[in-house]
Amino acid sequence: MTEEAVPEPHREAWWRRMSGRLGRASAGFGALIRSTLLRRKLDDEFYDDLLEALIAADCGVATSEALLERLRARVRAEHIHEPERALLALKEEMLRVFATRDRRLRLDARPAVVVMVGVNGSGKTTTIGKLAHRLRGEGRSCLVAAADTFRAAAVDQMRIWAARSGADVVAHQPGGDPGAVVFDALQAAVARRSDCVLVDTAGRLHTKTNLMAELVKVRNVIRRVIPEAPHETLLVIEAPTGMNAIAQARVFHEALALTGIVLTKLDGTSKGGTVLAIEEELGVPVKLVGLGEGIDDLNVFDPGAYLDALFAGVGEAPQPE
Ligand SMILES: Nc1nc2c(ncn2[C@@H]2O[C@H](COP(=O)(O)OP(=O)(O)O)[C@@H](O)[C@H]2O)c(=O)[nH]1
Ligand SMILES: [Mg+2]
Repeated sequence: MTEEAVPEPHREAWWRRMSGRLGRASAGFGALIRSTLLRRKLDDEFYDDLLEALIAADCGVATSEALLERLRARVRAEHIHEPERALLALKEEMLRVFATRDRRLRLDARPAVVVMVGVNGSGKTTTIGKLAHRLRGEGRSCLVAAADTFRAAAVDQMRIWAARSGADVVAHQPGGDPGAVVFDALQAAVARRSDCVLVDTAGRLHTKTNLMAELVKVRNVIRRVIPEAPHETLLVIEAPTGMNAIAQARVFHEALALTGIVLTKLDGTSKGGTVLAIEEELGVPVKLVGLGEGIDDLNVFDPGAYLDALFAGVGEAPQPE
């Protein structure tokens, strides 16, 4: 997972799953462009409809306009006349934007410390369970710090996921100090020579200011034990929330200097463009995506496969080899 963005054997499975699950969203971008944008003239109305489709897919107004400006320039320069070819050029432009970001997880340190943050219900605990399972599959030992001590059920939920994925857990009583949990977890990880420490955190306290202050405190405790850590601070966002999550994401980014985004519940949304918009707005790469509630439903984000799924049926149908 730390080398090439997506190991080749995963790609086909990823593509299938992605296209299957995005395909379910009937009002999705792909369906919309297939039904309304093919077989017509490349006039202003085409670009208006395309802009509308991009915004409806939650690509964000600024991102969509910038993309279409580049597309128009290419259509002129390359004498493109068919909508199909224009859409393929758009797909290439989108891929180019995605390609500017490094989305590999930084897990080379030992232990590598990954902190998962985000609002309640976004999928932090589930994602930690899935990530632990994935890392264990790669032969890495994982220790989970159950630092969401605010809700009584959170620690139990984390224990269940850790048991499923074969990760160790360090937990205290609900209501305890999250900093103390994290401190103990890091000490244990160093003593046991664990490869990864995954830190679950609370998504809501009495106020947003409290939450940010607590997360900063947790981060400072981590730094006291391992000065270079955390190696990853990942914000978990539900894809269906789309652009509405941006303001919230900025608050997390300002407080914690995020290193990546996990976009969950991509299986339940037609807003496929969210990935692009969130990256562009925050300047933080989407590193992982959640495609369901199962333990295997977490993937490294692969822009090529993602765009193949989004644009399926436009131009040559993508052939997973
Ligand atoms: N469909 C779907 N559901 C998800 C995904 N990730 C998490 N969930 C569900 O979202 C709900 C909240 O997840 P949880 O991990 O408890 O969120 P937390 O409060 O941030 O820790 C649970 O019911 C999960 O099963 C995903 O990728 N797809
Ligand atoms: Mg949780």
